[in-house]
Amino acid sequence: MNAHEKDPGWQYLRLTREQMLQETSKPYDSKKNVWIPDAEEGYVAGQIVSKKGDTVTVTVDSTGAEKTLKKDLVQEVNPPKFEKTEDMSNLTFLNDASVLHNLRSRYSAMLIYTYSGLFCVVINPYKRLPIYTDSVARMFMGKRRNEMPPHLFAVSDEAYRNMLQNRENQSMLITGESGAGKTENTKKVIAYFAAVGASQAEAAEAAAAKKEKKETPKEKRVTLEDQIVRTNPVLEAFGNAKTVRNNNSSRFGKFIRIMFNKIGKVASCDIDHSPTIKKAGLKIQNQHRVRSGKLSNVGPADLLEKSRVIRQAPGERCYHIFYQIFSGHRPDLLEILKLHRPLKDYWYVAQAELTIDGVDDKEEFGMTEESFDILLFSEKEKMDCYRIISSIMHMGIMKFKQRPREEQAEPDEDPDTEPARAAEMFGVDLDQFLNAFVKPRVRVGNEWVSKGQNVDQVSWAMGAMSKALYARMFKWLVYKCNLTLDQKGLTRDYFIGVLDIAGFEIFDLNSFEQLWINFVNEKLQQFFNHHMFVLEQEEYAREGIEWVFIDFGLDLQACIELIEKKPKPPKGKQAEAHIAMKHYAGTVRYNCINWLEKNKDPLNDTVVQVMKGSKTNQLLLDVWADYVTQQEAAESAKSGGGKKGGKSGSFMTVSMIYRESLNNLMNMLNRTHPHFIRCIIPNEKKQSGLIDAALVMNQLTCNGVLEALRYPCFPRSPLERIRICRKGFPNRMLHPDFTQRYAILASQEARSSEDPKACAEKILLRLVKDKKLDMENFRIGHTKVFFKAGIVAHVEDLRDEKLNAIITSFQCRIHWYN
Ligand code: AD9
Ligand code: MG
Repeated sequence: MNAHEKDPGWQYLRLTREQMLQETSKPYDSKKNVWIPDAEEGYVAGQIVSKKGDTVTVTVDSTGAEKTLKKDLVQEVNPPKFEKTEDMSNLTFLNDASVLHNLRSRYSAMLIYTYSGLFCVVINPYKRLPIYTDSVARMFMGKRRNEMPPHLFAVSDEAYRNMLQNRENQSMLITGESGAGKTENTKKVIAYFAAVGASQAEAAEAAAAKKEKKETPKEKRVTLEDQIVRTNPVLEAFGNAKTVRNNNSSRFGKFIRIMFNKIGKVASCDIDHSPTIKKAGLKIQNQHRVRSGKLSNVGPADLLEKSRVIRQAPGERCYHIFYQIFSGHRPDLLEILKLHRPLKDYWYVAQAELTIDGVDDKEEFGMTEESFDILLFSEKEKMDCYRIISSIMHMGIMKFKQRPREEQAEPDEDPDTEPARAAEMFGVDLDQFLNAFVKPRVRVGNEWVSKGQNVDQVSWAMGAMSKALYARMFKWLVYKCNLTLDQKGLTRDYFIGVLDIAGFEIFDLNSFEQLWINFVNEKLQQFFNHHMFVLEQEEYAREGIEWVFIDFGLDLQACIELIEKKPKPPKGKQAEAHIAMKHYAGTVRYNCINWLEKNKDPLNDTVVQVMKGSKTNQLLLDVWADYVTQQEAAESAKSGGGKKGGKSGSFMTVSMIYRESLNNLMNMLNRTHPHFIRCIIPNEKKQSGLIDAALVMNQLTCNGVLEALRYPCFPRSPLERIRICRKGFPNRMLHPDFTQRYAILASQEARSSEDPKACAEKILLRLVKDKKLDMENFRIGHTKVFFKAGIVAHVEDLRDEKLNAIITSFQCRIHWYN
């Protein structure tokens, strides 16, 4: 047993030799063994008993039942040496059944990571596996991908080494449906980079200390690496929530860039950095003008789902932080925040679930608080956050009634209760606060008039204000984390960006929020397709391989353009679906009620003005700092200043913000070398070990795993798929690697030159001459050898045969000597 095998995590990474032997010695007959379709299992194994015309009769292995079906419906079974293979692109038969079988049988042994050629697939294990420990991380540091079992850390390490060797920025794109495991994997990637960067730092420190003959400093201090890792609990507390698909669903996107210096030491980090919008006078949120640049970056965090702050569907919760505050972790908190009622009374956050099975809000709040401290949030800043949270809860249950025969709302409760509590949390005057809601001041020409509001209008404004406040507070949290992470000392030479977005989702009722979440996913899928199918073919050209460029035609641009340029919401009823859109991952039926309002997202300007006068809540002043109210604009105009507020001038709607944010992101990604991790949700019951075949197959098809395997074409018809698949060269190896591994097949040729390309070419030609390989099955590029699907496995067979022959002759010789 080697050192790796002793690690408790190893059994979840690679089979033991005995297990491998057992798998590979299963009986196999390539003429008889087949996969046949099955409604439940996707595909089941069987044996051909007879063939007649275009039908075959098969006995199903598990039941012994006989089935006759069309020949086209059965799929070939791979030889047992490929059982639980670590890289599916080596399979001799790259059919759907074999891919599903391989992933399923690996998953049943809790081997959750599998390579699929250029990218890595991971199936959510729904249980904690000891494969992300420090000792496992150390195993992967500095190792090449083919030296170790498939793992996220192997992909991460490859990105890190690429960055240093090729001096180029990298990105880790972790995609998949809601609940598939993107956020969990993102956390592990970040922790890995922090650990790798830190070990590099330790090594540098130790070397410096040795030079000066000093002891290496031992005291435990908060490092940048710790702070990077701790951004997550804070952002999750405020940006994640329970949905029906995922107990910890991210309701925002984030792009974390870890910056390194030339020797690979972590130099700094930022979240969601995108170029600051500097265009003077451009308003970025809620039609508000940007005043200072500090909160004005537009990035994936702008996509926070605001509607959840005041509405939750059955089975769901609002953002975790609301429930954490009530958890009792800080017993004094509810008194300070004047939250005197039981949680279930606070309507905005208590429409559905209040707790989550298996989640301890008290413990989680401890983590949030600790992370706040590590990230250098002051006690005042934390409390100001909680005060805003509390005031949102108070606002949600403030009562108003209509004056008889008037379209005018007025408070319907003792103002000393909820309204007073909200006003106190905001640090504003109670009367001004209430008046701003019921009689906001608007400018008509040069006059200011009070505009009476009815109960519905007040309640609408209250909701809009709560959502805007929360979203602005979230943006401030990101800004504040960035301030702490922004290290000045070290030079930043390169970065590795890690992207974690809200996954593709289809609910019973899908609205504006789902459209944007699904749109982001569509864009990323397009990026993946482009990378896998277009750029790959460009590599053929770079390598000087003769190749007719295939336009795979089925790209996602049509859907992207439709969303970017056209959908106009049709009118209809609340519960109806008004438009259906064919996304890459499925057809979603959207309900378009309130889309125009959601897009414009108007706010009660007078309430903002009141909040801007807060006497006690500094955070409230900060979050509104870039909002120019009409009153401020008028005052500025009077004094000759240039501020424009309210509804005049250019403004950005919510969809414009989304587009801007996405374009920034795509521009950034286009300047990196991407690494793809495709996360798969195994079932919809959140159950470990259970594979829902249809669900998994659908994801493999939609996210391009199957197509990328068959590379390089999307299917237009099965025949064409096969034809083009046969044409492509999905596997490749650098000349020196090829020569080293296969020298055993032609030792003289392998030693014939100093130039690895010449050696590789000679080895291959030898195999052709010996009729062991066909010229059509490989190409020799400038730096790599390219193979058609299944050919590497064939060459591997040749190598195995040769090795066996050597071992046998060696044993014979020993026997003879004895
Ligand atoms: V969403 O689009 O944000 O709704 P994600 O991010 O894809 O979604 P997430 O990472 O939150 O999914 O995973 C969902 C749940 O699956 C987690 O809360 C864990 O309970 C579980 N999970 C996912 N991956 C792992 C893992 N590698 N190990 C253990 C995991 N549990
Ligand atoms: Mg997530």
